[in-house]
Amino acid sequence: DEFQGTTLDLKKWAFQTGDGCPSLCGWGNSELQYYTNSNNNIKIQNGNLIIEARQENQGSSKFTSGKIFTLGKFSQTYGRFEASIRLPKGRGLWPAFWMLPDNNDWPKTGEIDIMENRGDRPTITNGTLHYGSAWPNNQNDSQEQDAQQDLSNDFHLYAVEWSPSAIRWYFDDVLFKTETKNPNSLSPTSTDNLWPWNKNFHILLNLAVGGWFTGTTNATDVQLTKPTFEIDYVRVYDCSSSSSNQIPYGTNTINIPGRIEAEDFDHGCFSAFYDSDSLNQGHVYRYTPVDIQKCSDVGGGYNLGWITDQEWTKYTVNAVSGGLFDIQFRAASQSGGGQIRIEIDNSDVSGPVSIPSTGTWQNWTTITVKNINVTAGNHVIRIYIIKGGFNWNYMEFNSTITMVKSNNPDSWKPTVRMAEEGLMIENADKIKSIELFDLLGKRHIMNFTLQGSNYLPTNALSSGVYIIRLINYKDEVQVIKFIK
Ligand SMILES: [Ca+2]
Ligand SMILES: [Ca+2]
Ligand SMILES: [Ca+2]
Repeated sequence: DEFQGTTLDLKKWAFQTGDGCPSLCGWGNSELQYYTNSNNNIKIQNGNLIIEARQENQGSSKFTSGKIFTLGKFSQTYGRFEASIRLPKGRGLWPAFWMLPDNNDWPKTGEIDIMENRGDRPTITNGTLHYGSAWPNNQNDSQEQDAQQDLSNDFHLYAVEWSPSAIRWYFDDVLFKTETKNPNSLSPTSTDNLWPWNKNFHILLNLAVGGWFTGTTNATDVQLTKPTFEIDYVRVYDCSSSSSNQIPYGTNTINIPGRIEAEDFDHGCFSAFYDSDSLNQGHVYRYTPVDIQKCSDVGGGYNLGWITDQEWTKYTVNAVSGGLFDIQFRAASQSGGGQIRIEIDNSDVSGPVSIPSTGTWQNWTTITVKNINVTAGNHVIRIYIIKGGFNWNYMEFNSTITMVKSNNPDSWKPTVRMAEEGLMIENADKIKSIELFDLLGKRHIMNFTLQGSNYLPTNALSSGVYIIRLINYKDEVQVIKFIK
């Protein structure tokens, strides 16, 4: 939720109201606030969600505030959960961005606190797991993160990445806490309900006033220095087996000829990519298991990294025109040894392509794979990693056949592709003659009285630029440039 518009989107969120009474007065923590659904406590303003604590009587409470959650509207097992937040400030304030299971039997079913803060400690946030046996034998494992700056001044990114085997906490994309299932890293350990984080959890956002966590349970001690908890967005990234539909990434079609960015692989876990571990090791750009980092090649952007054997990514592309293309693959490798193959629509078009050493992980080189046939229309390209150990930034499809001159381009449109015997030129009507020259004007091949389909024995030619002249039975001439 980007919190655009003027009101909270009730298709995504519900209000939780009251003071917890009668079953759980003070929400089990001696909290002092009464949660309302009033616009005074919860509103959308300038693209942000604002939860505001106010000193006003409601019921027997001395403060009002807000709490929203996604129970029954959105929940997920595993993935990345992040929010951009500017914290409130003041003694007794307790903002939280956290998660509970849909079938909640706290604490046995677990709790994930992505971010909590004490308003009298504006530089420190906590990441915490709650678990264990029924109260009072419940446990929690918490880690403080000191940002060494006042977190009520600016927006910062608070995130967890949750996989079947681990939960990791990030502050501005810097890892500060890791918990693992096997071996079980929880401290204190629990003998019951060892790792309950394997089911659907929903998201909660609230601003409590007072309570045990804040060290303040008297209304007179509370200071509403900056009483607003501001959330710019909450984003959730999914990579479970249930989201397996392969669709293009982004809204712009990737065209051939043109550049395909490595990091713009298709959406759709398991059908659009395979990565050897479940997290994005670089923690940037997009959150799938594929590993992405900032790139210092010309033009910047991002590259894929942490590439290991048998990983792969797929790209849905549109070839605006068919023909022959050189593929320029942009890679860097500290020690070489990498190898890929390029597949188009499930067939290997390149054979093994070796990635040389470039000395460092960000010293970039271009590897050219020559004269690959691509027919016009949509295709799925897969980059399959035979051997890892390199980074890659993009691949570029450049046409190796260019129409130079035609005295009637609309009347005949020969297609040129690479075949085993050499260049194949096909045309709807018969072609009268085909000649191939090098740039010095030397004629290497001359064929007369031809069919619609014609092979040119180009395999023996050395690399370079050639000119092909075609004449049809109307004596119309077409001149094509071919780069071998
Ligand atoms: Ca990964
Ligand atoms: Ca990887
Ligand atoms: Ca790139």
